[in-house]
Amino acid sequence: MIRLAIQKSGRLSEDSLNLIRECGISFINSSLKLKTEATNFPLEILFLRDDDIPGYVADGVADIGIVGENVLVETANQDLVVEKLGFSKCRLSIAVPKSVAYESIHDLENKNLATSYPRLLQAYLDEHGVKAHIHTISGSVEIAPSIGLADAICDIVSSGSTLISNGLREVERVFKSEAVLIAGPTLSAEKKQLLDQLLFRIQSVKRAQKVKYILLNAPNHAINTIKALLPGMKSPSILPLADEGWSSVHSVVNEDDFWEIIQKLREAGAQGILVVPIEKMIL
Ligand code: PRT
Ligand code: ZN
Repeated sequence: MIRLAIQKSGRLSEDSLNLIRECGISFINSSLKLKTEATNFPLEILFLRDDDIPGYVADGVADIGIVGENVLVETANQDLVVEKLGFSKCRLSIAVPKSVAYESIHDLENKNLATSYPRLLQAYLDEHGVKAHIHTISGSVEIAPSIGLADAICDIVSSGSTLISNGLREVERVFKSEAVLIAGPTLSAEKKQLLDQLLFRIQSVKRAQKVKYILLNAPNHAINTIKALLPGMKSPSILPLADEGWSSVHSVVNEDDFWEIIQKLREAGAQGILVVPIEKMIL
């Protein structure tokens, strides 16, 4: 049995639960419960506050966990990272009131900064040789300048709309973050094996999220051009169509350069292009 700690309720919760489900692991989830057991994998899930997850994993109360890198690094537990998970992407940024002139980080010299991330902020200030006063507060950081508590703030930004609605302007990006899978430093051999199995599933799910399955018809004279555009996992599958001189091509295509490739395929003579999501991708 391996114990996984995830956030009970917050921005990480839904994506963490979805990832476990996409790994084919079933469990009964009740928002009132503090823990649950999977029905088809030796996994117990603990529901905790995100801030407590790194400490619980470091101490062995939980074996593994899912948490934002911002919280992990702030609690000095970055050594526990096993895999980046690609969701809950955000950044930790410094912002100043938009009426204040700002040229460079040196404008923060001797200023008062409010944040919930004193360690990350201090490291960034030290790196730039700036001395400022850090006030650690646990929430509503964005209102600190308007109530006279601070000259600037350092807080998590995602869309940027919270900063705008509080009359603030993002001026420095301190840290980039996403959800990560973490593991304790002293897992037993049995738990390590379960972690490896889980990691294999997570990587297959993650890989599949980045690619699409593509099927198309093409005249045989265009096949070489199309093969070069669609390298696939090994190479594309090419099957003859009932119509003489035509083939069906099956391959995978990367989400990032998807539209560019579709355009080139059409120019090469491809027709009837079908694009289908992939659930899992095992190499
Ligand atoms: O109760 P618990 O302690 O478990 O939860 P929490 O309130 O401390 O954390 P939660 O659920 O807000 O965030 C969990 C994690 O999600 C964070 O540690 C980050 O890794 C990640 N994350 C991603 C974010 C955001 N996006 C985010 N936008 N965490 C917080 N925010 C907040 C930010 O603090 C600010 O108030 O959203 C506001 C900014 O959002 P935008 O879109 O207006 O820029
Ligand atoms: Zn928290």
